[in-house]
Amino acid sequence: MKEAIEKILASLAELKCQNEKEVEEARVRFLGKKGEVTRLFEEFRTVSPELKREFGQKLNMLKKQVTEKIEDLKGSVASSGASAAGKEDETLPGDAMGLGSRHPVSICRQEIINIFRKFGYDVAEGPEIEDDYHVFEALNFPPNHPARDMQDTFFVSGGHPNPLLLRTHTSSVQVRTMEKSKLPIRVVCPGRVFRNEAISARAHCIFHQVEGLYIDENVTFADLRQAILLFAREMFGEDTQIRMRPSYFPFTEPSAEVDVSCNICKGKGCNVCKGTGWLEILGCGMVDPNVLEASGIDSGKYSGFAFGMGVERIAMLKWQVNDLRHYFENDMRFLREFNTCVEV
Ligand code: 2NM
Repeated sequence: MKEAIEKILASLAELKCQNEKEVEEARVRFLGKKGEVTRLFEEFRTVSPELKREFGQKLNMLKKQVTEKIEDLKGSVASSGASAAGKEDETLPGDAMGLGSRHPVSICRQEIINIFRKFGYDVAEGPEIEDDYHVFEALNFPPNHPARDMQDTFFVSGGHPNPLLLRTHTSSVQVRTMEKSKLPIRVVCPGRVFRNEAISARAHCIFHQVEGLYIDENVTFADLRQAILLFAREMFGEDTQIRMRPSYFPFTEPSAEVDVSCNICKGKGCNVCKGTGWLEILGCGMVDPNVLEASGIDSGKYSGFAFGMGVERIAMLKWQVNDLRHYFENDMRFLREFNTCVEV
């Protein structure tokens, strides 16, 4: 009987089933009316009384092990789904994952940054949640300027007497750069900005900016114009022309808005430039002495220029996208048009 028990245990260890039918066959083989285990229980009646205790325990253990093994096999054939479909081919390649690709706004921002890096500018980043001082006060915004209003700026609770808010431009990063850097300064500041505006084809409450700042001795408006011209030619092609129109910003004096010649109609006038031959790309100006002084820079010795552009706007011009909302909807059909990676 001892050998019979060991033989059953050995064949149990090797037992493998592919499907429910085979599991049932194994159950009948061991536990059925004429099964190997059942037969041993019948044989048990003939065991001599002094061995009954030992074999009784062994047989009970055996039956328990066989039952558990059959239950395990039942579970594993059911969960693998192999019972109906037959054996899965585990050598088949798995489903490939799409690699994904850069978002067009991200591609455009990187291109702008690369151009200015080539010109010798550093890149600086700063907090999206800012305070009134760095977004408005240090940038020469008068106390009652409309941008400081709830209507235009998202305020975050706290910060009194220097309220916390979501930055409305990345100029705040330039203020932080002026506060802590040695001169001269050449820096571009890319980042997300937030304005309390109704969403339309041309405006969004969250968008991306790249702002630039150049401070040294004897920096002039001619330097500003040349920097912008070189940038425009890198970005939109070497035959690009620029024109500057007088404008107003609290932090610069004089200030200007810059247009580039329309690269679609070559200045003749088309529906993208609305017949004007020009497209607005950025705002700029000579940093107001008040702004330099607020950050501890001697405006008698140093001067500088600054500029700011919306990345979505540049990207719209670059790829002739006529609605800003495309950049925020994440429609795969739109995003795939910029897909430079292989998508499987
Ligand atoms: C613009 C237009 C003109 C600007 C000014 C400064 C700072 F911090 F130096 F004062 N940063 N950026 C600036 C000037 C931004 O965006 C349309």
